Amino acid sequence: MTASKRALAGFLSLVAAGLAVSCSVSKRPAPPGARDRASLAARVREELVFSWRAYERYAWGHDELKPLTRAPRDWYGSESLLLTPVDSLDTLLLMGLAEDADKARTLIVDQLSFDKDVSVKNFEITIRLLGGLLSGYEMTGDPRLLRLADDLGTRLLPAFESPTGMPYMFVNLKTGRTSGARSNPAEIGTLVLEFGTLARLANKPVYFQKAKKALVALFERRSKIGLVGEEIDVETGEWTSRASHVGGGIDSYYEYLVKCAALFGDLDCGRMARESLRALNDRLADDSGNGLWYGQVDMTTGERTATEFGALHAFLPAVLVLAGDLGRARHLQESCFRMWTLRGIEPEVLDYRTMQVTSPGYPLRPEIVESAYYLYSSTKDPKYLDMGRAIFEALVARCRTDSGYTVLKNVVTGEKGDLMPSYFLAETLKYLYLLFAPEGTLDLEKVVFNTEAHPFRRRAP
Ligand code: DMJ
Repeated sequence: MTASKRALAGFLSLVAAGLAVSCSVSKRPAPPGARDRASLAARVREELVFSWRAYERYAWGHDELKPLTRAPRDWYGSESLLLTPVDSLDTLLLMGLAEDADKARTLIVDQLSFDKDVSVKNFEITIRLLGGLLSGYEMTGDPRLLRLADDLGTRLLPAFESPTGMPYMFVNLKTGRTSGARSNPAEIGTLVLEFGTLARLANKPVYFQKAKKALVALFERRSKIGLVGEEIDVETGEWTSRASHVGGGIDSYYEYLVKCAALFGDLDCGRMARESLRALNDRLADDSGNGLWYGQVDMTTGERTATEFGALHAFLPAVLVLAGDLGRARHLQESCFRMWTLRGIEPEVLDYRTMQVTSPGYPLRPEIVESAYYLYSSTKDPKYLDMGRAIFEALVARCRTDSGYTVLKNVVTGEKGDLMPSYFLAETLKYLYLLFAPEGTLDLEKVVFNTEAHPFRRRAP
């Protein structure tokens, strides 16, 4: 057994190969639904292979694939950062696609360089690349992946050099020059899992210290009623938008408070998470007759300012499960699924009071599947399998093209856009696969997923 195979075998109790899916069915009498689950897991795996082949054929070596034009897309001019291969590596490994994973890993270690004069978004590069390199390292034991992660981490660190310790939005990978003082809670508060894991693996505590300091600095600027707004100036520490909600720009800040406690056993994060979730439940939760939703209020007064909820908000049931609040998690997931079924696929944003779509796109987002996966893992209620199946069938029917999957511009008309975001392979297909895969494929007691679905091993504090 090679070192990388040993590392993978040691990663969780992993029986993830697609073959294991069918073997496990033939050996013992199938519990209700097991046969269906096995075939769904195999189908999801086939769709991952189909998507990966399309990337290989039309966009190999680039960041992402544009499936309609069969062309590559790079985020920063002609400089590729291999977003899709890095984001997909652990999905390929989890699904037992060893040859494809090896090929992706070879591309990454041979070609990925961060010595580029480009100003990158700290948050996106952290969750996708740093996250993918770290989980890839933990699953393969390949030290070259850790070296790349450490190099990237060093280049991202200048982002934290603001007067408040909260990071700037952009940092130049070559020069360390920062820009973007107006940031938001998600981009400030969704770094601690990756930087904390890198700190442990590279034995450099500074990574964790910087990211945690930023998280605490943000939390300390919450309002008297315990809420954060949508935009803050990292130089002055002043809020520039007081809109408080759990959607884009704020969402994963809450996720990381809870997960920081789970991954590192960090007591400060646990306390901040409990206080923050209490404020969300007191002020944002809206249970006024149309199901449970989390709307928008003014962070200072608590006055309700909008009744909007969307595809990104659908991460919250998963976080509520992790926080031990199964009741609200179940209730909210019902609402999320209503949002999904309204037009046969979920819109980016909906007014939950009128049930009118206010932003009609669907960029292949994973959050609703992620929540179904957490809920199924903790309740074993088959209704979440049924939700997953409906979501998967809708994806196949409406987002599949001849060359990979693509975003929808409009869920009402069905008009397609031209992009397969890297998180579709990192998250959407991974969570669908895990939802249907045999028990024990991945042990949620042993890992914590970052917000891009890269699993990090839990370790004692
Ligand atoms: C992903 O990059 C991450 O899940 C992030 O937290 C939110 N946006 C996308 C998926 O929707």
